[in-house]
Amino acid sequence: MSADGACRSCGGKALEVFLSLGKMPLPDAFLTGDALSGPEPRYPLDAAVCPDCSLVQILEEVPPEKLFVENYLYFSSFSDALLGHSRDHALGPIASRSLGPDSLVVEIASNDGYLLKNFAEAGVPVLGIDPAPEPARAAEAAGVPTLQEFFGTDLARRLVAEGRRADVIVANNVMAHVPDLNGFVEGLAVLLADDGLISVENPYVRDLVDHGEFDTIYHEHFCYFSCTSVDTLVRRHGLFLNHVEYFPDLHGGTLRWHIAKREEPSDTVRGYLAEERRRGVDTPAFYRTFATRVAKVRDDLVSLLRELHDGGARLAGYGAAAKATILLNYAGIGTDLLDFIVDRNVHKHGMYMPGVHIPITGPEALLERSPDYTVILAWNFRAEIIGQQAEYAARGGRFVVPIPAVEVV
Ligand code: DWN
Ligand code: ZN
Repeated sequence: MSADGACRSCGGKALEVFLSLGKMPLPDAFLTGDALSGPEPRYPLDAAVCPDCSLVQILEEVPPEKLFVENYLYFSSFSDALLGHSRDHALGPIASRSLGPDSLVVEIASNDGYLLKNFAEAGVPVLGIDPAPEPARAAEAAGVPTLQEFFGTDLARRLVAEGRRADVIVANNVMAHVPDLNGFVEGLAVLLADDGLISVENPYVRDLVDHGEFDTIYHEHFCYFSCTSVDTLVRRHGLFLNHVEYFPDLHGGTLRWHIAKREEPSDTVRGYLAEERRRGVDTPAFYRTFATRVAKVRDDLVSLLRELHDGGARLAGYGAAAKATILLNYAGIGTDLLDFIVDRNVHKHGMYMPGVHIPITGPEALLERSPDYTVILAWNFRAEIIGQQAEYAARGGRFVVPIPAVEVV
């Protein structure tokens, strides 16, 4: 919802709230030891759907600087699965659009260069745009030129005035992260070459609801997309949704939307739009039972962990993820239940989880301190993490996976 209470896409004023998660700390606002006793802002977190254009969005608008500049230690390269996915993502358009030294590929939210480096290695000129200082520095070091700015219509116009138009624009996990959605999409239209391709990836709201992925609802994510809401949104800016690809194992179910300036819809995208109509994904009714199911996941998880803990088991967590902040704070799971959380991202080591203040350390702690059970908070990387922790499992360690349903592995 924008500042005036209207839908971020169509401006409609009839948003219907379907989930309230209470007042939450910012998902990536990890704390140093010194900051533990200091002030820690919390913001209401309510999810709503627009009955006019079907866009799902949160009501609260936290300034992006607070979200993606001051407190942002997310580095895409700490997941091998994501790196593999991103390499395939680059190789596709390089071949299908015969990109070469005269082309330009722009990525918005290019982070540490995890994707653009694949284009650069193939001799295709690239430009990254990302406001987060640490990841942007890492990208430059990896040979990916990066503008440390937020993307919007103004920046697009400035680049065009400098004679730059993009043959391919990649925007992964960013269209959901911008408060000014229409300004962002207008910027895409301005920067794109007439026969260019916009490739947008975001988690699929249908799967968020079907799998109970409530912990992916947080203040960094202003919007949650379906094919219907993307189709309506891009048409408003002279763009067309022409194709869609589905990645069921990425971030709990992700869609990649192919968007361009000429309308050539594939049977695939027509199929998704029809399926969404058939299931009512474009109507408030689809979201009305979600809150009850979320509460059940919370209660199942808390009662299991309490039972294990009271039975003498020592518990830990894997994945100091943004989604973990929401799950732990919503369920009230703190240092009374989890002794520590491990994560491969060295920038998070020695820090504490927002709100619940559970200490974060490296994955080697699982073998050193041998907790009996480890809760996989980064459940979207379940297979990769369990595979990686084979030695821990061989020594008797067990895993608890909270989403889509609480499970002991
Ligand atoms: O939208 C967003 C998504 C794409 O990424 C951002 N707003 C923030 C971030 O969300 P997240 O932190 O919930 O994302 P991840 O990618 O699920 O985080 C996983 C965490 O787990 C990272 O801190 C890295 C860590 N990890 C690890 O320690 N070992 C991940 C893998 C795969 C591993 O093997
Ligand atoms: Zn709307």
